[in-house]
Amino acid sequence: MAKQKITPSIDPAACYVLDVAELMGISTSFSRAANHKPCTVGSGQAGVCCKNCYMGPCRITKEGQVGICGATLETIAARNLARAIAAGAAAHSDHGRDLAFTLHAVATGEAQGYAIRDEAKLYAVAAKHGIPTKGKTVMETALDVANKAISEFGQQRGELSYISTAPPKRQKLWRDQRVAPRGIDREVVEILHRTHIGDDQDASHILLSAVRTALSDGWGGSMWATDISDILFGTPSPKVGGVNLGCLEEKQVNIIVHGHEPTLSEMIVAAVQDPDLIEYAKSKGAEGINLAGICCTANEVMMRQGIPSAGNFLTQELAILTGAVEAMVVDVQCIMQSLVGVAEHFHTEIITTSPKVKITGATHIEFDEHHAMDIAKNIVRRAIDNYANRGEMHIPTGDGMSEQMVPGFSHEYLAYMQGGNYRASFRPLNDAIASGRIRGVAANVGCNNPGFTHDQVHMDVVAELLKNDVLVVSTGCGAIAAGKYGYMKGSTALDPEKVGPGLREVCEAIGIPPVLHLGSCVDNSRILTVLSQMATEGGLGDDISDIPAVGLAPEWMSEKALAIATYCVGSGAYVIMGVRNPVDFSDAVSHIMSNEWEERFGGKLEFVIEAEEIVRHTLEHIDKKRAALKLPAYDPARFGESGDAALAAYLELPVEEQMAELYG
Ligand code: SF4
Ligand code: MSK
Repeated sequence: MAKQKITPSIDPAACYVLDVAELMGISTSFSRAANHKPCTVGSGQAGVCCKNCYMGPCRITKEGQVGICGATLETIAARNLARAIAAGAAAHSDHGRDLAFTLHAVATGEAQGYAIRDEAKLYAVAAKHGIPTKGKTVMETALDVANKAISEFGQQRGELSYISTAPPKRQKLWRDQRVAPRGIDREVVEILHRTHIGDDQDASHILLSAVRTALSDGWGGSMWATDISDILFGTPSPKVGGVNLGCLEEKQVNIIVHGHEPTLSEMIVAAVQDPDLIEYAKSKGAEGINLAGICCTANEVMMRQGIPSAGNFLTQELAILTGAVEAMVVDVQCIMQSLVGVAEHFHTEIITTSPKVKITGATHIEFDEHHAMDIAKNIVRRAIDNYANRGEMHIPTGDGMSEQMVPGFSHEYLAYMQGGNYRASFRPLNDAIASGRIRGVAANVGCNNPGFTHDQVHMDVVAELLKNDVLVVSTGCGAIAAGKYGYMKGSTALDPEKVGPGLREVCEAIGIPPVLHLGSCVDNSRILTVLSQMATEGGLGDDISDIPAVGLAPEWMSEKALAIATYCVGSGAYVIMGVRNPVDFSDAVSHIMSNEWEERFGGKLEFVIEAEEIVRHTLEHIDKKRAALKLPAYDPARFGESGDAALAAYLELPVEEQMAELYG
C-alpha cells in the first residue's frame, strides 16, 4: 500500500526552510520519513523479532509460535520493551552521573569557571538526603552532596534516597511490590541480565523489573540531574526568551548548542558574553554573537539564562539549512547523524564535545570540566572565524517565524508564586482543582516524530485541553512546541477563545501562562516532585494516583520517553503515548501495561494515536479521578466571571489611573 503523504509541519518557519531543502535537493528527516518503508516486524504489526542470542534471530508472526529456545510472543515483546526502557533510563541517568562528577570537581576546586549558583538549593538537597551541614562550608557540603549522588549510581542494596520524598503511601506500595530501586546502575544491569537468553521468561515479571529500572531513573538519575543542575547553574524562574528559527541573526555569528547536558552550554553562554570575543566577532565583520539552543540544551539555557531556542528535535537539520549557523555544538542524545551531511552543503561546523559521542565527519573538541572555559572560548573563536565563510542565507523572518515564551517554572518557583516566601505551597492549585476552576492537570511532554506532522498532535491536544480548563505543564520538545505557538505567554491566558473560563481566572490571578514550562527531559523529575507535593498538601487524596492528572507524549520517538512514561506509571500516573504501541502485536503485554499495572500501581500506560482520542481519554480520566475524590463535577459555566466586571472597569481607566491602581 502506498504511504499516505503527510503535511511535514504546522510550523511556518520549518515549512519555509523545508522548501529550501527541496529546492537544493538536500534530504532531511522529513523527506526520509516520507520515503521510509518501516520493517513490518519492527513496527509490531507483523510480529515481533528477537535477536537476543545467535541461535536466532527469531521472528514470531502469530500467537502460539515460539523462538528456537521456546520463547513466546509475550516474553519476546516484554524483553524488547524492558531493554528499551533500560536504555532510556541509562541515558538520563548517565547524564545525572556526569553532573555529579562536575559538582564534585567544583567542590574540590578543580572545575574551571563553575560555581555554586544556588546555595539555598544545595542546602535543601543536602537536607532531603539527610546530609549534615552544620559547621561545614558551602564547598564541603557540595562535596558531600556530590559523593552521595555518585554513591547512588553504584549502590547495591537498600533503596535510593529520593524514594523517601514520595508520598508515604507510594513508598509503601513500592516496597510491597518490591520495585523500590536499589541502585541506579544495578537496575539497568539487571534488566540486561534478565533479558539475556535463558533468564526471566515471564512477561509480567520482566516488566515489573522494568518499572523498578524506570523508577531508578525518575526518582534517581534524572532527579539528581535536575537538582545538581539547579545547584550549579541556578534554579529556574520565569525568563523571557525567543523561540523558533526566526531567532537566528542575519548579521551576527550564530552558534547553536544542541543535546542535553548544561555543563558545556552554560560555559558557552558565558563565553559569548566575553567582551574580547565580542570585539573579535566585530573585527570579523559581525555585529555580535548570537547563541541559540535546540532540543533540551535549549530548554536548559533558556530557562536559566533566557537564551533563545531555535526549535525542537525536528528543527536541528533545518537550523543548518538556514545557512546562517557558524557552529552547531552538540553533546549527548537526540543528535541526528545526518547533521554532518546537511552541513556539508553549507559552512556550518558540527562540533561534538562529549567523550561518549563522536560523529564521523564532525570536528571533535572534547569537553573537560577542568578546562571548561578555555574549551568554550576556543569553540566560540572557531565559530567567529567561520563567519567569513557564509554563503546565501534563508533565515525565516516575519510573522509566525519566531515567538516569545516564558520558560522556567521550577517546582520551587511554582510553590513560591502560589504563596510568596512565607507561604510557598501548592495549596492554591489544589484548591483550584478541588473547586473545579481547574478541571485537572496534564503534562504534555516528549519528542517530535517525523512519521507525523511536526508539532500537530502536541498542539491539537494542548489547545483542546486548555479550552477544557485543564492546566498544562510541559517539558522537552513538547514545551518548545507550545512556546512556538504562543501558549507560553501570559497574554494567551487572557484569551477566552483559547483558555477555558475557570483556568483563565486562575492564570489571571497568579499571572501565569496557561502552559507552564518545567524544563528539559530529565526535568520530568520536577513533575514527580510537583505531584508529590500536591498529594502531601492535602485535599486531593494522599497519593499521586489520586490526583486528576494525566501524562502525555503524543509525538514520542526515543527510548527515554518510554522510561519516563514507565516511571510516571510506577508513580501512579495515567500516561498516554501517541505514535504507536511498540508491543501492539502482543495483547498480553499491552494488557500488563494497562490493566495489570493499574491494579499494582494505580497508573497505566496506553497508546492512543489521534489527538481527539487522546483528549477524550484525558478528560475521562480526570473526571473519573474527580469523582473518586468526591469533588464537584466539572462545570464550565460556574466560573470565569469573578474578575471580569472589575477587569473591564479597570481597562476603561486612563493609563495613569491604571498604573495608580496597580502600584499606588
Ligand atoms: Fe530466538 Fe530465543 Fe535466541 Fe531470542 S533468545 S533469538 S527467541 S533462540
Ligand atoms: S530532546 S528525548 S527529542 S523530548 Fe530531550 Fe526532545 Fe525527545 Fe530528545
